[in-house]
Amino acid sequence: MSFGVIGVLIVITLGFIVWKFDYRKLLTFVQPPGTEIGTAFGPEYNVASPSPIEEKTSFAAGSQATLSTELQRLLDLINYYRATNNIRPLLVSPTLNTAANWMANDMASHNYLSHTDSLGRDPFERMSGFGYDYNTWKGENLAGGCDSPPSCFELWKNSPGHNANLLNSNFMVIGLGKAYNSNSTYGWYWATEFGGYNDSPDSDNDGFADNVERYIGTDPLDSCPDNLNDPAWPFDIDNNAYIDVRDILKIAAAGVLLTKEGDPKFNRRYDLNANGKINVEDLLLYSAKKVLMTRCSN
Ligand SMILES: [Ca+2]
Ligand SMILES: [Ca+2]
Ligand SMILES: [Ca+2]
Ligand SMILES: [Ca+2]
Repeated sequence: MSFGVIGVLIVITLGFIVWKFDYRKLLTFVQPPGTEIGTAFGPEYNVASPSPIEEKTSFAAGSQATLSTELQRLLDLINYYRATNNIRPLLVSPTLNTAANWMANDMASHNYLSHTDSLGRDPFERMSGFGYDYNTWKGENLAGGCDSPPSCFELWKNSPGHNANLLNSNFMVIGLGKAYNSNSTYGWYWATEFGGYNDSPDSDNDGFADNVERYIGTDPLDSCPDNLNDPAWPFDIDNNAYIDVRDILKIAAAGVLLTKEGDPKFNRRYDLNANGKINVEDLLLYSAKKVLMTRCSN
């Protein structure tokens, strides 16, 4: 009998969510964390196990704002699923991303699958520890044993508690992590952290958070276009370093108004508030941010 060519893995997913009242709106009552949805083990799946690829995922001390190709694929699956349910896409939070990366590595290296990490912290204590300490919606989906973004995504989608996290419209940001340990029970470990407040910095100080600019496709580190091929400034659709009504007309002329993520004509470049839809809200941003008739200069 050949050994280890085809194996069977038990796949387990875990979901965790709590709603904390916003004390800014409701001063006297804060619901303590601890309400769990979807933490029951299972459903269990039997999956044929391909030979795993050893992949090093190291924990960096600084915050991580960008994703590997595979985690980007997982995020694309989640966001496409949200779009088909008419729910805004999730942007990457650097602090939640660091927390998710740490959590996946912690589970893999300590060989466990639980919302309580090896330091005894629940997800909310852990998120706070990585800087995400806002009084807002928070959630966590974990998985072990699935070896690709689509397989993990399907597990979560088919489990009511996890699915509720995937489709929670209160969530605006996400962090994603995965890790592999050949000497562990499940091999692959995945962690996703959800949050209701966008804590991304705005590095170039142009009024758009870095993760919004990454979503739109403009440069988070540059607030002024140098030439027609330099998509630096979200408002400046024609990249001429000047914001005027022509930029607004350009959106109308592109035929993208009233499209949403998933539609053939949808183009994120015009989704200035990064909510998965292009409509008058995006146009109103021009006046709301008082950028009309302004120029930038390098
Ligand atoms: Ca910016
Ligand atoms: Ca920019
Ligand atoms: Ca312009
Ligand atoms: Ca929009």
